[in-house]
Amino acid sequence: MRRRSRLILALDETDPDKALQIAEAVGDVVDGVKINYPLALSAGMGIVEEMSKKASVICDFKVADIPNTNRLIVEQVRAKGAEGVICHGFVGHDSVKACADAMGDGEVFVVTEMSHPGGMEFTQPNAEALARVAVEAGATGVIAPATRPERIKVIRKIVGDLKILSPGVGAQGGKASDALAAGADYVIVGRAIYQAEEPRKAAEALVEEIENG
Ligand code: NUP
Repeated sequence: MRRRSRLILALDETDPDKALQIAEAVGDVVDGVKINYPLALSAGMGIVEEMSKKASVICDFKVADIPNTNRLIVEQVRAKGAEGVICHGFVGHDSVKACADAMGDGEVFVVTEMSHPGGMEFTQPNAEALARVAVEAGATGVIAPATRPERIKVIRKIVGDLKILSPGVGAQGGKASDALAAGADYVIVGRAIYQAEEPRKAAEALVEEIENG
């Protein structure tokens, strides 16, 4: 994934036509497009294939199973052309390593602390251990919360030069420039872009904030 605007679109729009329109409108502004279950389930995996021809696609499937099943899932994701996949680390080193092995030269990101309030219940107390799993199992990077930039700083110290992708900007209350200043490499933004009256303008405004921040 290129590193230019440092902005990744979370395309959770469930109308496939609208999703394609939005991706088209912001394609040259964002560095990547993250596809989660809402769009994959409404449009089918063909959307990953189609989108991957035009953009770097990360499948946010929060893969969390035994190593063999993780491998089978990630092989499907890779076969559809996605460059990246998001998995959970609480399933253990072997399961994350299975994702990394199956992804080959693609990218694997491990969820550490989740960005929503409930993320403080179970993921926050274990975020540092989860970040260590990412490092030890050979992941490309981690997911850390833009809603709590001070936690990005803590996680950065553990993951060294692994990539940090940070969701929680806009609708969840986080600020892109704060997350990047705390050590994130990219911010992930969904509703603040795809639900905007003019998604391209919303994305450009975020890039301006990032550049000025
Ligand atoms: O901790 C996380 N928080 C989070 O919001 C991990 C995630 N993968 N996400 C995803 O990022 C979430 O599922 C959604 O696809 C996106 C954020 O969207 P929005 O809150 O900007 O609309």
